[in-house]
Amino acid sequence: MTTAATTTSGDRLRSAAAGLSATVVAVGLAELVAAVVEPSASPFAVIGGQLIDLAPSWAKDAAIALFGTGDKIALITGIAVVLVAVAALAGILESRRAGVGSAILGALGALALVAALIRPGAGPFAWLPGLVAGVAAVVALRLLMRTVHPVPYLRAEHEERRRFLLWTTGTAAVGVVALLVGTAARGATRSIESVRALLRLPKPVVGAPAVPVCAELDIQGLAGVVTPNSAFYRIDTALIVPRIDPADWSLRIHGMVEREVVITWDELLALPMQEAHVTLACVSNQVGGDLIGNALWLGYPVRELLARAGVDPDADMVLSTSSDGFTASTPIEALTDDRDALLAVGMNGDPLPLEHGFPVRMVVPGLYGYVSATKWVTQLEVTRFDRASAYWTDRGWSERGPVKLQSRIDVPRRGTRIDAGDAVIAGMAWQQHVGVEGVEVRIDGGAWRRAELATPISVDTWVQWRLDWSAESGSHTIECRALSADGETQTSDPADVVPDGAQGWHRVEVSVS
Ligand SMILES: Nc1nc2c(c(=O)[nH]1)N[C@H]1C(S)=C(S)[C@@H](COP(=O)(O)O)O[C@H]1N2
Ligand SMILES: [Mo]
Repeated sequence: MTTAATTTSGDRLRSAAAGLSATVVAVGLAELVAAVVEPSASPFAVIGGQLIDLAPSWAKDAAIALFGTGDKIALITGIAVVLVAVAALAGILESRRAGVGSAILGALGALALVAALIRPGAGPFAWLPGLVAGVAAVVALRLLMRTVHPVPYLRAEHEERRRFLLWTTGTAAVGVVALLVGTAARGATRSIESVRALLRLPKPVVGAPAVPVCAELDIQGLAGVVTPNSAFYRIDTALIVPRIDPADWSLRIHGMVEREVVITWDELLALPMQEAHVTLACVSNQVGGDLIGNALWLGYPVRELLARAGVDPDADMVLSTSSDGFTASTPIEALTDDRDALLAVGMNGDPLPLEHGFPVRMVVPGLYGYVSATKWVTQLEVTRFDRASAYWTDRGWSERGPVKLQSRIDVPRRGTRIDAGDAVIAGMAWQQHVGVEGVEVRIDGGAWRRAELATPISVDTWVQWRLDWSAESGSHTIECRALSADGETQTSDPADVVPDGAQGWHRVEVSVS
């Protein structure tokens, strides 16, 4: 390849476009190949996954606080923006010195290749998408550069420009089409989704008590006492949802046990199942936040499986691991006491949705999700807190995470304007596995008034509450606090979500007219 003697700004623009076009075709082809051979080896997913695991915890905490369950879209957008910048730069550098830009793009492909290979559960073709990306980017860039710097005097200038435009847009179009086909293919090969759809879960041997009629206050704007699967918050580090065929799934219980136990899907389903409503909460839930939900879970007590393995009395923790490498450290007593920590297979009457841990996850009443609720769980290692640590503990969060006593105002919403006269204040309160005994509300710092509590489903679930209020015009501050069944009053002391959960009173300002 020849190197241009002079560079004009038009040259620079064309080179940047060539870099971009080469990158688009590389990404498109690689994502298409990934969709066919191994969806979770998608370069976007594996690089994003590495970024999630390597990111400093403040960045992750900020992402969850800022974007909530949209954190993954934010990350993918961020990667795309950086990629566009690098692609343009690679094009410009390549035009200055042949080989430099293609080396950069080739290195990106190599990065995707390595990231795919070191991911837990990497399949036999995990390296292929990265390789395709690297090779396609280098070849495309080198070819496109020829149209940026054509052999002089061969053609008229406008013809050269046409040729350049044709090749760059054509190449990029191939990439976009490949990307679309890949995405469609990923959707079409929903084999796991169809396996899930055809599954029939066994009936529980121990059914959950019916939801009490008075558990639901039926107030517009108040969260329902049972959260539908489609509305259930989702928090995890998985950019691509693990797709596990139940036929390939097994759980291995090992570590400080008398005998290792391996249980398959069929063996698990043959065991007597239990059903229970349990409210799951995220440690990243801010005061007043919505990273919390309540579902009816179907599963088998973890306690029974641990008993089968025979737990060493010196052990004090179970490190659960998911197929994608996430880990959680759960105190052993929370898995063996009477709270019925479940190895869950069903959620609200359906098999677990893929993004909520299909086929099997843990659900432990009273603990935040990050120390207990491992989705796509494949291993339980019986160990000790002084011997092993879990994913979020290594990133600055507390090694233990009991749920804190909390309450929240859902109605009226913050900043809303309501009419003077009869109004209703309503919300939710929870302290799983302890239970809520009451909720108090005060307006403008006045006297605390006892709210009416709905009938709780159980101590393991949140509970609705309401209070009638004759609202006078002006602006008002509403606050609430919960009282636990063991005599604790929710603290006013504010605390951030790090390291072990937010606390303080939820405060809502409304204007009445
Ligand atoms: N495999 C895996 N399991 C996981 C996580 C994860 O990142 N990976 N996140 C945990 C956290 S922090 C929470 S709050 C709950 C959320 O469960 P949900 O997404 O079903 O609501 O899952 C837990 N289980
Ligand atoms: Mo969480």
